[in-house]
Amino acid sequence: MENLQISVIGVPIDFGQMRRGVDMGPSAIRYAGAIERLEAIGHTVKDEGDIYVSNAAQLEVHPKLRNLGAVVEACTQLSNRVKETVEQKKFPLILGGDHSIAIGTLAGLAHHYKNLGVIWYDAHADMNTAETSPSGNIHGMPLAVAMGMGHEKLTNIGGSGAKIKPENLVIIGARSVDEGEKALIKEKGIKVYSMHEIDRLGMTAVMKDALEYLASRNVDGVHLSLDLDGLDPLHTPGVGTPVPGGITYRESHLAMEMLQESGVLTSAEFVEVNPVLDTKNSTANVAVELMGSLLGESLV
Ligand code: Z70
Ligand code: MN
Ligand code: MN
Ligand code: MN
Repeated sequence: MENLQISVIGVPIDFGQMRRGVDMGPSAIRYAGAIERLEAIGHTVKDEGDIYVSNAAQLEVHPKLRNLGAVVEACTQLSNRVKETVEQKKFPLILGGDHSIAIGTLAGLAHHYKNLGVIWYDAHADMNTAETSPSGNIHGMPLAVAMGMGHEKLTNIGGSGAKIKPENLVIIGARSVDEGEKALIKEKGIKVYSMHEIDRLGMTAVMKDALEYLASRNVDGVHLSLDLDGLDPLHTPGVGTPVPGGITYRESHLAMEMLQESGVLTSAEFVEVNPVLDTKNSTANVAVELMGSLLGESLV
């Protein structure tokens, strides 16, 4: 297995949604031993620390985009950091924070990858705009923003325009999708493996199909954005929006291992770990275990 130079970047933000505490996600994941785990595989790991996020949120108040200013500020910084990391030929590993940070990650990656593949492992489609959102929470919007839809303060982060193509996106684990998101998925023909496909085909077939699909798109890199609520809350209770009937622990390890085997992964982020809602840091522990499988830990 290839020995990577991994740069770990924490984004301690909880302003993309309503439940405080997910800003402690990066600490919880580090506490669970992320750095040591990846070093043990043989990678060279540099903990770059956290992006600065003020705890006093109210930079800009918007009626339909909660804490818009704070999210824009954090994502702008993150975009720059991710861009620099890729330029240095290092593998960006981003720790959230709520899923709004993916706006910054994808903007940073887009500077380098012009045909990026994205695997979105999540109970949700995160494809709302201010107009379709039932909540006003920006963590429900990063994919729409990355496809160039939404408030221009968000779509202009890291440069104007779309950062990813809808046909290069694969969603895995969806089971709580809003009406506006369903319409967008149909309109753009987005590849979604919902819990139905996972149950029906099995994770092996789902991952094989997803990876073949991205390969057929001739992607120049693959980013994994893993929301811990993609897993069943039995395994990852420390998330703001637990949705029953999720992906199992074992299926998730298998998915990570297959992604590792494919050799196409170029960056990853783990988001929505909220230690305040967790049981003995189990959600951060699962995140770290999945990072191990994703980045080449062997079982035997
Ligand atoms: C809903 C919304 C969401 C995560 C919840 C929920 C979005 N679709 N994302 N938890 N990670 O408010 O837009
Ligand atoms: Mn906070
Ligand atoms: Mn999400
Ligand atoms: Mn989610």
